[in-house]
Amino acid sequence: MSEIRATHTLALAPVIPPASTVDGFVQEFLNNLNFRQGVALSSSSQNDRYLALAQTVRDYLMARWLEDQRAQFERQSKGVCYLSAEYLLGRQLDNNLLASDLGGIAAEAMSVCGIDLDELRGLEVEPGLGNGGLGRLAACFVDSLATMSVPSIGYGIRYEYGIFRQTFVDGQQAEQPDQWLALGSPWEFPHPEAAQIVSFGGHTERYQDGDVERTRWIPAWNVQAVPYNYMVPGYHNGRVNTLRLWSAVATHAFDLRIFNSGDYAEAVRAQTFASNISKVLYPEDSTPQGKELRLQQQYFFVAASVSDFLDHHLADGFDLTKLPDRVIFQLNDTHPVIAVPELMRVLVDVRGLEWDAAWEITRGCFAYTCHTLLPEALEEWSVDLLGRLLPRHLEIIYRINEEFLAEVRETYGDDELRIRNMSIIAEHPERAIRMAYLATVAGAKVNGVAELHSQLLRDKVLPDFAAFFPGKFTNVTNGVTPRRFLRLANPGLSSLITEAVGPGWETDLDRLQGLEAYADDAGFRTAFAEVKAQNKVRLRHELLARDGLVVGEDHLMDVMVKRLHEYKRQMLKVLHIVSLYEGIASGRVAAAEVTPRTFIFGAKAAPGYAMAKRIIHLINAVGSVINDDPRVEGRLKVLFPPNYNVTLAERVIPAADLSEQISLAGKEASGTGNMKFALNGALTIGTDDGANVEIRRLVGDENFFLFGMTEPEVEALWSTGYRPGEFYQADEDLRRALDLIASGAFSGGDRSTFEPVVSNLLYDDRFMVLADFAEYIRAQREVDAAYADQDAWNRAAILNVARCGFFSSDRSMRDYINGIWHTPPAL
Ligand code: B1N
Repeated sequence: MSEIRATHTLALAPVIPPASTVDGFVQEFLNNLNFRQGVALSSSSQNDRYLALAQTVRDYLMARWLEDQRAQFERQSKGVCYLSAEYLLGRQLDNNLLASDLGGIAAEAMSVCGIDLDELRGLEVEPGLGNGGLGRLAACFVDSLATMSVPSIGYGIRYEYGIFRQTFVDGQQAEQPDQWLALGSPWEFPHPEAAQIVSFGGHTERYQDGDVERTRWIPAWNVQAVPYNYMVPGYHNGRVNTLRLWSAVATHAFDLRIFNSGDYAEAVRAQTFASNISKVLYPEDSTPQGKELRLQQQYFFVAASVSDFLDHHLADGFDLTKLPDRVIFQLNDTHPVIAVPELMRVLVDVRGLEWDAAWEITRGCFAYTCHTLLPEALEEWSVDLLGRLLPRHLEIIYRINEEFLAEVRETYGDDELRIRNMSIIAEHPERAIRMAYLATVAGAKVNGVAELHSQLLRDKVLPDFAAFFPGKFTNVTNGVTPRRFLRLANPGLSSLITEAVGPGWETDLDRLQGLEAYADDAGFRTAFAEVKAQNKVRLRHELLARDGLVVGEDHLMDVMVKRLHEYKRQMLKVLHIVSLYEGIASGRVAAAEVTPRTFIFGAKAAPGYAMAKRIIHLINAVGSVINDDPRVEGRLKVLFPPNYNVTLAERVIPAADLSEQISLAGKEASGTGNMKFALNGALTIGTDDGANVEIRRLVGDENFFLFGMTEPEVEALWSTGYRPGEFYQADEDLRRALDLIASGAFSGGDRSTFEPVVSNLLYDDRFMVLADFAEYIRAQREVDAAYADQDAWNRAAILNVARCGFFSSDRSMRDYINGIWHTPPAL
């Protein structure tokens, strides 16, 4: 009896965090170093120290985390399950120190131990479990949800290898495996006991259950999904949410019978096969590859997540018809859409609900975010593949489609063309499931990620669905977390902001409006310019140490960082640079007359994207010629640090003067880098595309360098037949720049190296680089003129910061909460 009481009391005992003092921190740190790393301070490696430091920070967050998990379960209030195949988290140590307000104590504690905190910071390998904007957006969203105390879980995949590490060999991209787990992973908590079984393959069969006929799925093989939990601390609010990433492990780890017979390789085959599922992130951005392993990954993580939620987060005896009042599964693009038939399968086949009741529930539990406009990026899965891998899900999709098309017929009659256009099943070139259509039919809401994108989604990509489901389509403009991308990345500007508008802007970014008045304050402008200059120095040191690259002193910092994709038009930037260089090299322009600029590129290309890789090669080639040509007098520098990632972004963005957002209008769904730059006081040169539209509207035309065709102009030029050669013929600057590339000037005289790039622009140019060239050059001249008046430039930069509070991901979350999720904060 007393024993029972004792356990009971213990179960209720509060988890006590270490004391929030330097001493408390030192003690906890040494404990971790000694008892977990198993080393003495005197003999510890830097990696030991980093791991012990991370464990110490965790220990401070632990009590809150456990409490929040308990409270979320007890409350049973409606929450969000964010389903995303990618989370591009960035480094954790600094973020978690900031959120828990332990930065000062940790720094002192480390110095007491004779350790340089900055050095330990530098050791962390960021978890690169995403490609670009889409994955980083998911990371910003979970940060905001925690900061806003919204009940939520992020679900995803714990890839053993994240986005590849990029190196350059003779200027060409080479991919190295990203071994982010190699030196230990102090931020994760594995829970093998909570593993889920995920099945694949096999067939289905009907059977009688009393007087109802039911279906069951007899799968052929399965894997275990082992969850790893990550803490997602809110900023200064004591909340810690959970990110749960799944790792695949074989169910029958080892076939001992085979092993004993001597065939070791065969015995481990099952193991390696299953663990392949979470082995590696597909490095495609904006264009998915229809590979079987990718569909396995998608089903793997959503099946595990849906079961995890239903099994472990609902109170005993929960009435499943109430599920839409309890949870919303937000689909981050189409990657998790197979969750729709999975929930149907669980409700109907496993939990025994009627089809109609199950469909009613399912339709209330999902919402879908689309992140693209490129038709080739809309995922489709061949019926053949899907039927082999998930036979029951294919049946369910067929039935959803049948019933949906019956409704369409009720509205429109036998309009066969419309029916074919709206069918979830495409018939050509092969029978395939259109995942965006499935998501749209099932989702309670469908949203685009910027105003223009949402409008084009309605009008151009899914017009029949927008007409059929009035009210279903909506917009939520993306946002970025001000904690990481302003407070952490730009401490200088952060202090200046706090001095001006007071504390609290980190969680209420509209307060940046208070800076507006300071734009006219000469003292403030000087201080602002000083911060920018310091950030440039910081970047200079970083690039020198990291890559041996030399940033020009007192240069305009002109930055284009994003995935390499033709639609983003890095080529337009290259042509501008080559054009400036050609002017100097030909003697037509004196170097002294050129505004000193350092051009910084950061971009990874999908390994299979040949044109993108050629463009990377070209940028590096142009850089090595220009940087070494004495005629340039060091006034132009082209730097391309390899392996652009979140960590590098945090250094580059605060140092930028000019943000390049130059995609062809109508192609970039939103962009989020554009927001980070503006918030850090860079001016944007950009097209009327994605969120640029909203940035320009907010900061004002006079504080933004707009150029290029609008989306309707792009459409009009296409429909009349676009002939890039005509633009080449008509523009002398363009001709000189392209001819210089074609001449082999950047390839040691070899004209063939970059011939494909040149021909592509002259004869195809899908993204209309040549059509926008003249306008781009015109806008760049305006940049030069504006930069010549530093005081006016700084004023405009300050106004950019002051007017971009809207782009906080907290505001995005509010829009999702009010318009889609209806999940109030649990305060
Ligand atoms: O999502 C970002 C947007 O800001 C960008 O404009 C948009 O390009 C990006 C398949 C994608 N769209 N689609 C993807 C990523 C990986 C993949 O395998 C598609 N990424 C975007 C956030 O809304």
